[in-house]
Amino acid sequence: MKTLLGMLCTLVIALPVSAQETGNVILKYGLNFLKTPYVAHTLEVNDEEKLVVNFDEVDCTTFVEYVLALALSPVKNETIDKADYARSLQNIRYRNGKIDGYTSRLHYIADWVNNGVRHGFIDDVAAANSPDTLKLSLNFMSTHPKAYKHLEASPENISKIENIEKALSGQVTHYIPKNKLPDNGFSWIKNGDIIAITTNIPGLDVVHLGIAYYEKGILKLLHASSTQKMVVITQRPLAQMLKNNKRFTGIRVLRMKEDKQ
Ligand code: 2YP
Repeated sequence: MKTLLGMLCTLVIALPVSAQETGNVILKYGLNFLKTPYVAHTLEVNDEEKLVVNFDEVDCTTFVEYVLALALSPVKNETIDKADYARSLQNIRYRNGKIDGYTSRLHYIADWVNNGVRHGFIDDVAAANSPDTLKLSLNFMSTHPKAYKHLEASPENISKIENIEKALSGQVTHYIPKNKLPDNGFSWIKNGDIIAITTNIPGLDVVHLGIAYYEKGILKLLHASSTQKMVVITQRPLAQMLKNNKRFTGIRVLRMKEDKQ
């Protein structure tokens, strides 16, 4: 994977033909991350919260964030200025784009989506197209502090996260139950849409993120895979991937706002 500098200075990248055909900016950048190693916890490397940009090691969330930030950044003379990129990424990853400690990072995808909708760069397309709903009931982080380096060490952070969980819980979100998603997707799910896989794990809303990718009419997922340890396109349809995991309940579908491209 090109270093960030390489990526940001030379945006004219030889892409797989299909990406150019799709003409979707999210897919264009996303496909360029194929084979990038999957590494967890790359945002936990600092004691004090600050912006981390690491194109060489991604998890499902940082992969989607890095791609979305590229797509949202202004392009001048076929390059993206690094300061513009950092601004875009900070707006995506932190509540109202402000870094103010660990809990200002948007840890729950529901919070991440609300922030993007509020600031006008994300559309919740499932909300506009699917009548099925899920009511949020979040407490996973506050009840598993040992899984989070910056919670385990800080009762203050745990209580801040509890308040965030309480504020989000009760919100109704729209999704597609997995038994309603056909292998060929829906006409309203487009290449480059952001797919959030919902879960029945108690206290959690979403368990994985990826990007919608149609191959010969079949809806697949371009994602940072923790099992294959790199960014891949699923061999099987997304619908099958959902059926094969009892912890998956369905998908939320989000899209970068058109006028932001
Ligand atoms: C997020 O987890 C973390 C953020 O703290 C972190 O665990 C939670 C609730 N949030 O900043 C961010 C980036 O590392 O990851 C993600 C995790 O998916 C992992 C990364 C993956 O599948 O690769 C997001 O929350 C997206 O789905 C869930 C999932 N977390 C858990 O399953 C506990």
